Amino acid sequence: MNIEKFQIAEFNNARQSDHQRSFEYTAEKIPNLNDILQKLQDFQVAIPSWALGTGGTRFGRFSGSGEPRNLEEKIADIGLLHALNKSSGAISLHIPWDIPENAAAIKALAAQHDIRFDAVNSNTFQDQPDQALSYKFGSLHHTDKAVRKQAIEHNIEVIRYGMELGSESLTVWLSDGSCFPGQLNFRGAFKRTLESLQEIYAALPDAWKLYIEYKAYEPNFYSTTIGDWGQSLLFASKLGPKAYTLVDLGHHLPNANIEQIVALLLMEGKLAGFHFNDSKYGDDDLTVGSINPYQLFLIFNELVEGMDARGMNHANDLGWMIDASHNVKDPLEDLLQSVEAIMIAYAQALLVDTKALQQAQLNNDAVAAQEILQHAFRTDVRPLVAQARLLSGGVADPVAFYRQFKVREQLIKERGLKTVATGL
Ligand code: LRH
Ligand code: MN
Ligand code: MN
Repeated sequence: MNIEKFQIAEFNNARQSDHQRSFEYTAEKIPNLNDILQKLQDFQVAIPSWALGTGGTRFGRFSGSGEPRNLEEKIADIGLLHALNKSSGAISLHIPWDIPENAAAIKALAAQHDIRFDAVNSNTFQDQPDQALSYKFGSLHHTDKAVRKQAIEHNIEVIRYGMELGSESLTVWLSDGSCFPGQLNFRGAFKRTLESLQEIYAALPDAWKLYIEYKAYEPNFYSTTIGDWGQSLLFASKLGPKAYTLVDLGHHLPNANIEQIVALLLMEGKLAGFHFNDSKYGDDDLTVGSINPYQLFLIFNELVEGMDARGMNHANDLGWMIDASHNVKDPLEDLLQSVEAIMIAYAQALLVDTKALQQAQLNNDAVAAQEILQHAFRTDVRPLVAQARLLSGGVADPVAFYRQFKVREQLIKERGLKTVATGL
């Protein structure tokens, strides 16, 4: 389905005076308003190809309706999101869940929707039907050289797909680890993983980056070979300047201070970017900002301050991706909410009075520091985010538009009631 310009205009016009009033109220207190609006317009968050269908858990999958049946329909779905919010102009592909069989046609289709290809993701955590050797006991760290070779070759194949599409980074997440004490020699596993990653690194084209994602546990429950940012950073440092640490918000042990991790990785020039999601217990992959929006804001506060200190471009110098899954929500509505939560946290962070905060820190004034941060966090920046979206040609309220124009109902008419998208 297509979203027509006149539908957007009609929808926005009906809300214009309400929006204008709240925008002016917020805007008059912001000195660098135009700079903030431009930054919000420039900021794009990649949508993962695996999150466009209803996900599941190991206990079951309850597929939705009108889900995309192939990569072309997934790109069309992201096109819908981007038409509404103008902040979803990128896709992150997971291979082999979504293989671009005809790269030129896929690339042209994405370009029609103003979508570029962000990081490509390899998958050596599942066995595929036609696969010669099993990843049951790991992939890049496997004790059997032949399994390692198969996993290395898969990663190189993923790089090749990415090159055809214009991606410039490969994300490697390994489920490699052990479930029981004694099962694995930790140093041996680390060394074998490093050797394997070195071969993948050597296959990276010049402009490419290697994103090394860590995760504390699951599916392995005793040790994970890349279990935390220390291990990831160790690999990234040993590999070289094209290797970075990717932070998936759900991959930490409870209560980890993620903003501190982010600040230090950024300082070291080793932060790859993010897989955004939210969680209460573990790798819950819930809608971004649905559980702990303050943490998200604190992360963005470190990002804005740290990137500005290093003279980095907010929109382009890190990888911004969502990694979520939806058991009870319409995936497109969920993704609209996730992108909105990211934009809100970013806008709030842009409002922080950095100079005043630095002064409070120098004075050891914890009260003033909290006031400064929470003043920004408690500012209702939704009119700013909406204004940036309107300036880019999007809609005032994406979820309301989606419901009013019955987007899912249209997709069901086109695709059918029983559809299962590839993914988690
Ligand atoms: C692992 C993970 C990783 C995978 C994705 C599907 O938990 O976060 O990024 O590629 O989920
Ligand atoms: Mn992830
Ligand atoms: Mn995860």
